[in-house]
Amino acid sequence: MKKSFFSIVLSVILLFTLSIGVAGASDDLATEAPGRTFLIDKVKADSIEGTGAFANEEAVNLFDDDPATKFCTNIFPAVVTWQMDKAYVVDAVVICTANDNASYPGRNPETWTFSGSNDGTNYTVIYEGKASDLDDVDFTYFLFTFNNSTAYSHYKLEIPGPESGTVMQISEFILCEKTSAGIASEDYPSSGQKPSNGDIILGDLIGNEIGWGDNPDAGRHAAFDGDVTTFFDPLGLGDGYCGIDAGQEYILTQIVIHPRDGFLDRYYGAEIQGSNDMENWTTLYFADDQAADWDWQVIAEADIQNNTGYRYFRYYNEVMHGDVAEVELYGYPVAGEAASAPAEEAPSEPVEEVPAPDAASPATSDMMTLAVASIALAGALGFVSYKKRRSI
Ligand SMILES: [Ca+2]
Ligand SMILES: [Ca+2]
Repeated sequence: MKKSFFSIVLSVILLFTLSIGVAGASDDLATEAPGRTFLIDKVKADSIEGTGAFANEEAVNLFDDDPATKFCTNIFPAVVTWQMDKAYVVDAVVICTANDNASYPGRNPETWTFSGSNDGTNYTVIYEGKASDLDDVDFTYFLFTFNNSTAYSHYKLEIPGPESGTVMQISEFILCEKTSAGIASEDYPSSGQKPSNGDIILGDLIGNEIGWGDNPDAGRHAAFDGDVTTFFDPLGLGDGYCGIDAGQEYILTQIVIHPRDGFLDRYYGAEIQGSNDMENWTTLYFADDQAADWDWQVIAEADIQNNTGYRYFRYYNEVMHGDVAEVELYGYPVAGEAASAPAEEAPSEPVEEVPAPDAASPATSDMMTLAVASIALAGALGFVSYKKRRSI
């Protein structure tokens, strides 16, 4: 009984994990990658170089914004390099299948590697695509998101071969520029609870851009706008988070959280988690009770666990629906540690690692959301009781 229960929970976690990076597919570019800035017209046409291809099916066809034209070759590895009009930070690419992938299954890339460079010679791998990233369907866009904050002016796509057979083809390879996601409000932070050691941590926002019920006002920015009446509202229980990419590793010296008005009970289970890869998250603070009042909840450095230095921080809740009005994190960079004397490290406890939910995944249907939320609720309760057992 217990085993099958946990296998359901594991299946849900696996489902979330598998969905990271690939967010479905669509026959429309804007639908597949909503809100993205496409760099199609920033490719320098005369810079495109590619492995030999079938007549009129050269690599240049990857950058013409036309799914009807394709790069199709039987020479491997297939390598395409190109230059942009300037350096861009790219944090997603969209690949489109071609006109007859359904008729000729196996023509998608076996795997693929996307790299960036600023001299056209020394390339850094940005993303490695897996086998079966694309389906055997025609004219379909597939979005791949990743974590990159380095601007590159030159790019390279390498494909070792087709999934099967001897011919590989794709019709479009579209770079998406990382858009500015910094904290926009001059009113942030607004608690007035600055600690004696450490400053407010700023950075790019991470997590869900849009809140529950497709509400654009309840996205991640609402927890970092200095306004206690606006709030972040996740898509469901444990489904989505809001946080900060601090740009470098920080030690926290204080956490300040303001609950949403009328939902003090939802403070129970509030977690501040840290990560250095946005995949494995370590819990630094866990609220084991609801908020006593609609006011700033101030967590001192002594109550922050596993405080070893993280670049990414998020507010997350797996116990209650995790609305939150404001989140403020204070600390100092690990690189400048001399500025402050960190407390003696407590004996290390087992670190809970939680897979990241897919912030970019499209909203599921109401029924599906309900079903996943129900299972996640059961999973969260199981998770908490499991944690309590372990700590006794
Ligand atoms: Ca094309
Ligand atoms: Ca707010």
